[in-house]
Amino acid sequence: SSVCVHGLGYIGLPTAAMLANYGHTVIGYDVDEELVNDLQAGQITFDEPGLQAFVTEALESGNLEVSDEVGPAKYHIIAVPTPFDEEAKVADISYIEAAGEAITPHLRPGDSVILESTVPPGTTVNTLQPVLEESGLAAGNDFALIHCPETVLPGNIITELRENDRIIGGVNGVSTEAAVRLYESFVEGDIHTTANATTAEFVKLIQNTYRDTNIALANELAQLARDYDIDSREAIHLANQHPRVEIHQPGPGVGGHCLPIDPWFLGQNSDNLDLISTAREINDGMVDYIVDLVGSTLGTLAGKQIAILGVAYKGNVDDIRNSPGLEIARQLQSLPSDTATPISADGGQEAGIQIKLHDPHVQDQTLDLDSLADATDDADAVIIATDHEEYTEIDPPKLKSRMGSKLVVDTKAILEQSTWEDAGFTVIRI
Ligand code: SAJ
Repeated sequence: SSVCVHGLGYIGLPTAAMLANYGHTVIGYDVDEELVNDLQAGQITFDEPGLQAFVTEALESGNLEVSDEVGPAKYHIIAVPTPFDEEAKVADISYIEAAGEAITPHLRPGDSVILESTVPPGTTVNTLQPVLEESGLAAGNDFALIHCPETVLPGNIITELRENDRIIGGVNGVSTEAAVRLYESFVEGDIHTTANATTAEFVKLIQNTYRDTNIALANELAQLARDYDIDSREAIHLANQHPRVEIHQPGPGVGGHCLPIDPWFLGQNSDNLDLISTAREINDGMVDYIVDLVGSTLGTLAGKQIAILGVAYKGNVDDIRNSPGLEIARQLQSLPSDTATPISADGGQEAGIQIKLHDPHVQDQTLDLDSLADATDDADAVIIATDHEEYTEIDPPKLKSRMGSKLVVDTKAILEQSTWEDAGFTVIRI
């Protein structure tokens, strides 16, 4: 079939390449001209295992064309962002509306429009449908309209795009069937259908909400376990031996552009977010909890130098959106000076906290990233905030020789605790 993919980001680009590599004729469209230029030159712009080769294959086959113009197509797939307004706690669906407006002039009877972007429940029928019907065609009758949420895990996108189950919810049965025909051409997982686009939107949101809420439980258990002086991870591991228990892992909080945001989308048109909003607060609160632990272990934060290892939102990716590591840095930086006791009485000056950042995956001009040696040189505490593979290979004696106080906070439990303690470190494991 002919397909036009709107938005060539984390989801749109792999999807466009996947469809092209499965023999469809694909136009990949994006409003970002720089991105279009890079992709036309064959260059992807973010780090994702296997994606560069996969996109190159699609471009070289001639099945994928990247363009700054929308073309007519049997299927339009919308994979644009839905930014979240942190203050107002609402989703910005203007990119969805703009995508709909770009499709409308090209829409013909028998075409399908599939929304993959994560959206508040009701967006497909209440927002996208009216925009598309400006064409004079009716959704469900003249053209198919469907929500088919993406569910891929950054870091494993290509595999999951093919292997994950898909949920397909058309505005009616005919719509659903039209989308099933497209997805079954490359999806190896099961395809589950509902003849209700709002249900499909809701399902996507509750999958991420389940994970976020479960992680909040783990984070609360980590705090409880510390109060009882036991290892929360051992306890969770043992609890999970039960056939009906599956508690997630605690950590420095929940990052990324999905889990910290999607739960709020559920509340866009409802006030019933009790457990869900508390879970969000618990996860966000891990940053304070960790900062307090460091402060109480060191006695004071005043004048201390703290190295944060890992500013990506999770291990082995380069994405810094809602990064717990950066949140810890911000929190340390914004501590009012009166929480820091003076280091020397004579000058009477209060000392600030010096923060150094390191990340082997992230390349971001706006961040002042140091090498591992520079970040940890003279550090009083090292906080490992991301489970990058590289951090499991840090040599304790080498690090020890560089540091002031020997405190390591292992928020993802990636270090061999006894080895580090034997090397003379105080290890706080979340
Ligand atoms: N995390 C924990 N404890 C855990 C698991 C994760 O603290 O036990 C943290 C991670 O460190 C990270 C955050 O949660 O900071 C989110 O990471 P993640 O790997 O759970 O998820 P994402 O955001 O990379 O991708 C999620 C996935 N959703 C589910 O697994 C239900 C992915 O399948 C979705 O496609 C993606 O959101 C999305 O686009 O919605």
